[in-house]
Amino acid sequence: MVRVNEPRPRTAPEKLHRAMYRDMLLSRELSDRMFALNRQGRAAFAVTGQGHEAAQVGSAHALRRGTDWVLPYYRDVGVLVALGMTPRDILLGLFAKAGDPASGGRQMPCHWSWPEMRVVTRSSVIAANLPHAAGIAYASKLRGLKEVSVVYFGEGATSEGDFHEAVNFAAIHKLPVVFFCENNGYAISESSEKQMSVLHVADRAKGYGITGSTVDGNDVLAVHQLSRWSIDECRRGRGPKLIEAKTYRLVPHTSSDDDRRYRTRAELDEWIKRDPIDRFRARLLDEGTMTPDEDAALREQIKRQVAEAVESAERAPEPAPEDALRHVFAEDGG
Ligand SMILES: Cc1ncc(C[n+]2csc(CCOP(=O)(O)OP(=O)(O)O)c2C)c(N)n1
Ligand SMILES: [Mg+2]
Repeated sequence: MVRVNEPRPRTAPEKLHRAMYRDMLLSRELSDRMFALNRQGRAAFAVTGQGHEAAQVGSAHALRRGTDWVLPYYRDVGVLVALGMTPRDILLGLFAKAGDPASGGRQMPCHWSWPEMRVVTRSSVIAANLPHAAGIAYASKLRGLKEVSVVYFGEGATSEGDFHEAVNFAAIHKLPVVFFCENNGYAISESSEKQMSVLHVADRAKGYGITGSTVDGNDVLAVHQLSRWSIDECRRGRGPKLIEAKTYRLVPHTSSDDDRRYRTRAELDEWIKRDPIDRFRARLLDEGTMTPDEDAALREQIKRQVAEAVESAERAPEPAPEDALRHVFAEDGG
C-alpha cells in the first residue's frame, strides 16, 4: 500500500541531487551569516561566494574525498561545505579562534587548510595555488598514484604568470590536474573585458594543447557532469583539463568592497533571476525529487544549524598571544 505523505525511497541520483542542494543551501546561509556578522561588527572581514554555489558544490561532489587533492581559493565556502567541513569550523576561522582548523586564527578567514581532506593551504596571492597544484599532480604521477588535484581560481587569476606557467607545465607532463575557473566576470572592480582579449577563459587551453570547456556555472548538474568527466580523464592519465564555470557573485567582492562603484543594479538583478539555488530547487520540486514540505523543513534546519554554530564558535577560546608566531620561525622539536 502506498501511503500519502510518506517519503518514498530515493534512487542514487536523487540522493546525490538532494545532498548537493543541501550543501548549496548551507553554503548560502553560512555565507549570508558571515557577511551579517561583519556588518554587526562581530567579525573583522568576510569573503564569500553567494551565487557561486552550483560551480563549487557541483565540482566538489565529483571529487574522491580524501584521495584527491583540493586547492580552493578564498571564495570557496561551497567547496569546503561539500567536502564536509562543519559550519562551526568555518566560523572558527571567521572569528580567528584558537580552534580554527586552517591556522589556529593566524590566517585570514576562508584561507582554507584541512590536511585530512587533502585541502592544501594557500596564501592570498592570486594564482599562487596553481603551480602548487601542478607540483602536487607531478608528485602523484611520479609515484604512480591514482589521485587528481583540483585547483580553483577566478578569471582574474588567469592574467597572472602563475596561471600560464602552471597550465603549460601540467600540459607538457600530462599531469592529473583539473584547473577549475569560477568566472564571475570581475576581478574586484575590473571587468573581464579589461583583463583578457579572449571571450572565454577556456579558449586559453588551446595555447597549451589541452582541453578547455565552458559550462553554465549556475547549473549544478552540468558542472557536476563536466567535473566528473574531467576528473575521470585525469585519473586515466589523459592529462590536465581546464574548466570554466560562468557565474556571478551576488555580493560585493568582500565585506570591504562597495560593488555599486563598478556594476549596475540592473546587471545584478538579471543574475539574481538566474540564482543557482532557485534554479535547482525548481527542478527538484518539478521532478518530485523533493516535496515543498521537505524543502521548507530543510531550510529551517539549516538556519538552526548555522545559528547554533555561530553561537558556539563566537564563544570559543581565543588563541594565546604567544602562538601568533608559531610556524613562522623554526621551532625547537620541529
Ligand atoms: C597577485 C595579486 N594581485 C592582486 C591581489 C588583490 N586581489 C585579491 S582578490 C583579487 C581579484 C581576483 O579576481 P578573480 O581571480 O576573478 O577572483 P574572484 O575574486 O572574482 O572570485 C585581487 C586583484 C592579490 N591578492 N594577489
Ligand atoms: Mg572574478
